Amino acid sequence: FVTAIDHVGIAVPDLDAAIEFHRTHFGLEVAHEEVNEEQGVREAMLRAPGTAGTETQIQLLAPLRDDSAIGKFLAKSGPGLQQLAYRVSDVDAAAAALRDQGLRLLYDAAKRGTSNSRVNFVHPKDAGGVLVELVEPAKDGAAH
Ligand code: V0V
Repeated sequence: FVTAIDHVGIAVPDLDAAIEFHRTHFGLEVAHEEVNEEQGVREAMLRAPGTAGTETQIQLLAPLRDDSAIGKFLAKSGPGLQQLAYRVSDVDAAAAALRDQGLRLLYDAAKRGTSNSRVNFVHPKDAGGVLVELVEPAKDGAAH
């Protein structure tokens, strides 16, 4: 049910500084920026130039609060890779299938992700130490 590698997420203490770092050293461009209050993040989606619509994105995640998922991750592990996100066509079906296989999903019901996508996560302890996100893009294509 995975249709693409949607994005890789990096926890950063300062979003603007991280955007500038990726622009200066790797030439990446900002495709999207938003604040997600529920997740406690200010985030940016970056891509390589000329790849719009087909790319795997880099998601820079900065905490809004110390007690958010990213705030806790930074305190414990420091800046670095925080998540791997697979794109799926139906996040509820994907979560149900993985639950049936004995994996723990973090949410009973999908939550709102970037650009009105619907998301859920597999617990990192059930996925080889990787926080795996499942992303169902918004139907209007706004997620890209
Ligand atoms: C924690 N652990 C991780 C981890 N976070 N391992 C790999 N990758 C990570 N990102 C380890 C941690 O070191 C512990 O290992 C163990 O998992 C359990 O940790 P915990 O202390 O019990 O739990 P917390 O409080 O650290 O929470 C971890 C979880 C939390 C994964 C439950 O981060 C969470 O709810 N994440 C989902 C939401 C999220 O990440 N939101 C921010 C991105 P030891 O020490 O016991 O061995 S928002 C987003 O992605 C959006 C909006 C989007 O893409 O659309």
